[in-house]
Amino acid sequence: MGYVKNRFKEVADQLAAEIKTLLQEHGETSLGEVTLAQAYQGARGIPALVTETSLLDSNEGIRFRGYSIPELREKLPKVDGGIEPTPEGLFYLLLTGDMPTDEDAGHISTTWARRSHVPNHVFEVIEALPVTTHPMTQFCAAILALQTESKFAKAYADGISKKEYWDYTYEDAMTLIARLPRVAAYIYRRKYKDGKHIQPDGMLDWSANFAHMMGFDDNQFKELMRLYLTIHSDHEGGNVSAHATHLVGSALSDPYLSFCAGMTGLAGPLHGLANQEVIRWIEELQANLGTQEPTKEQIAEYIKKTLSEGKVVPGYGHAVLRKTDPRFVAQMEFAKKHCPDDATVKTVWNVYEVAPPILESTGKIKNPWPNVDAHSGALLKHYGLLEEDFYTVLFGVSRALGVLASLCWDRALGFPIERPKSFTTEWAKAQVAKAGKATA
Ligand code: HAX
Repeated sequence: MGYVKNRFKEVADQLAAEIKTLLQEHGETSLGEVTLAQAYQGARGIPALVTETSLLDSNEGIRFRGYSIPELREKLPKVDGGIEPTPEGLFYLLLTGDMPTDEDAGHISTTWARRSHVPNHVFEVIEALPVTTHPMTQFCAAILALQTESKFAKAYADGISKKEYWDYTYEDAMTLIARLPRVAAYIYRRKYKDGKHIQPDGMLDWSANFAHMMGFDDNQFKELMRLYLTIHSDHEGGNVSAHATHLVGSALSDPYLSFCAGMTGLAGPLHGLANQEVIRWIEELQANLGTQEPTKEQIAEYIKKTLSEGKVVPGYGHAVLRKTDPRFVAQMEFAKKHCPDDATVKTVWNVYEVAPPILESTGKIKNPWPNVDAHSGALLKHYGLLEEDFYTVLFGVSRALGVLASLCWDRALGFPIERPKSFTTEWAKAQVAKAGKATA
């Protein structure tokens, strides 16, 4: 066993023992009641999922294993000459809970590079789709095609013991993550660059190699990719992509099938596809007004128009967050350093000044602040990655780190199949009537 896998098993066994004691001694402790409103309105705030990799505070934002985004940018290993964290280091942190050394991150990087070969039939599956197919659909099809490689599925069919599930899940997670950049870059070059593909460079780290295979060899863009792929990775367990991966995985569907479920959820415009929608909305705003840098007054009018048409302002709002997303701030800091004069970047910052009070004034939007998707498109455009319908694929490659690390934990902790109780409105009315009688 590799030493990262050994370390994971060690911490997982320790936590599994702690959970066993916790449940034996306090299993009946109530975590709060569930209201009718919560059940009907997207299960907001119901603490019913366990996710070890990260925790979201509605005011402070995400913490990965206790570390905030600014702390991660400071403490995670960097490549030589780089200042942004590497996703390899972040994955080690998510998986083990330990802050990695350079050597740990380097070990993950080498492992992924070694496992990155994508079998030919996966490219054939992609090629079978019309080139006009949305990149997220191509991405999901490719993930399903990769499933032929699942060690978990083979081992399960061979009849392994429950105690071994985590091992094959880990192996599949590592291989799948290793292969995603090649698959994603292939989709990119196929759709937008006349199918002129670029071979991987095994000497580069995961993010830089991804950038290289897409056709971007600029060092600043590679730094942006390291930051981007780190900060989009995880957002605790209740968001659609994380929850879908966990849910499907709970049926012991292998990591490929489970991750694909997460990605079909990420492809929704209220979740990951919002990154595509944001930049479209900004470009429409610029086109409608005939200027790259509309004034704040013009932006305000455009926001009001969007709302009056019954549409959402993409990139704003969140089901849990109630302040500016620190992932937005990290991208803003990157832009302030590298491209403060870019017209679209400046427009993103002007929207940030203008939108919150307008959204707040509707009286119904609970979070008028920007989320992670509000900034990413402007940065990608700046570096020449112009095709916005590809943006959610970038998000998906990153999200693999969080949801697959969590899937390893699910299997290591032996979590059962997920099956909450549903009810009919008739049943709900009966409960209300019963509660009414009790208080009358
Ligand atoms: N623009 C216009 N209306 C908005 C809004 C926005 N940005 N955010 C919320 N609202 C509306 C909701 O549609 C809802 O309206 P109705 O009562 O008419 O249905 C009302 O305000 C209350 O919603 P909420 O409780 O504040 O928000 P929800 O928890 O229901 O939804 C969303 C959270 C993120 C889906 C929502 O804020 C939204 O649609 N935002 C725009 C899309 C977006 O940026 N999505 C990405 C979110 C982050 C993410 O997952 N990234 O991957």
